[in-house]
Amino acid sequence: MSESGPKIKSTLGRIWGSKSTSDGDPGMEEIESPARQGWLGRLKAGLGKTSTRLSDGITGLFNKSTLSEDTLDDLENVLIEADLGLDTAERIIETLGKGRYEKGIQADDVRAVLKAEVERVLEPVARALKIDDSHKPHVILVVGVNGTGKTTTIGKLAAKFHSEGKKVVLAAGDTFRAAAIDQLKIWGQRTGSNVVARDIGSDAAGLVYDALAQAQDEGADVLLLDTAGRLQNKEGLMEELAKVNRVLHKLDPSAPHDVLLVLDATTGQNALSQVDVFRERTGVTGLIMTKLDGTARGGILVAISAKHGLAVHAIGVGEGVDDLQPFDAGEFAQAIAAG
Ligand SMILES: Nc1nc2c(ncn2[C@@H]2O[C@H](COP(=O)(O)OP(=O)(O)OP(=O)(O)O)[C@@H](O)[C@H]2O)c(=O)[nH]1
Ligand SMILES: [Mg+2]
Repeated sequence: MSESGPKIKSTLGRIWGSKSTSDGDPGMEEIESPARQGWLGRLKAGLGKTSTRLSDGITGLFNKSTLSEDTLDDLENVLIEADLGLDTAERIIETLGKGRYEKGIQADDVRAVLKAEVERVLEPVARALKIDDSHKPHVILVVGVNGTGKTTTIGKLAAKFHSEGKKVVLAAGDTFRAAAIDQLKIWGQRTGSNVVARDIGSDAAGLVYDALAQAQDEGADVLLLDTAGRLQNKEGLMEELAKVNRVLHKLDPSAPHDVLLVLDATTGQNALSQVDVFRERTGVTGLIMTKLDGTARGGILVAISAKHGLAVHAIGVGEGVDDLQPFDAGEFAQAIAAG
């Protein structure tokens, strides 16, 4: 535990920046460190499937220099198949159809319009997760369907906050699976965070109540609440999350201060319906998309952002402790539109 502290600090401090996040600054630094190049490479590789499909589609359509209605229709299909969403696809087609390209159009022109439009959608949602120091603790509820990366993301966030000198408490609110409790305890050891856990099968809302009471007693800065991704059924899960929210209100009427929905980038369109459901039932305040290093279908983040405008705080580009990165609209757009 103690030997992992300084290592975490040196890596995360460099990537995220150590400045306060309560000043409206997105807290992202433009540093071309080896670590940064590493994760950018993983992001590009992860989005490779999406961008190759898009790029091949664009190259195939625009190898001749005329811009016909049919070509634009075909391009619209290529964009929709990349999960970018109807609105964004239509806007790209509209821009291309506006006649700026009477003299002919190249695939690179189309890629530039694609990048600009994706960036335009993502820029306003790229917002860092801010810890409000007036909350003791700032309570972050982490939700999402099973296997999206909730517990891992909590571990990564705990490491980040720890590296900023914050006192962090983790609550093992996924009382459904024994392995989930152990997994969180390991992250607690790795990141120097206290973990509040109960036996498997315990009432999650009761555990959350205890965790907030303990975090308040300890004067903790941040309380990260892990939750189950799957119960007997979806309705049961949503009811449990509503109960967790009610219990938090009892001890701190302003809690939770953030409700983070964790989405798995490999699931494509399904992520959109997850946002619909969780937003309606648990009051999601921000998103984290994980597994953008895998065979991601990252286009869906554009469709989600165009529809919901929810903050995208960070992205996961690996399983390791420093594989959580601030979300950068320009880099993401570049990775999607790259030829
Ligand atoms: N490649 C990659 N794997 C990730 C990332 N984030 C999480 N994972 C992996 O995804 C798997 C599931 O992660 P968990 O953190 O256990 O997911 P969870 O949402 O807590 O799952 P449940 O507790 O079952 O609901 C683990 O094997 C993680 O290591 C990521 O950004 N990239
Ligand atoms: Mg979990």
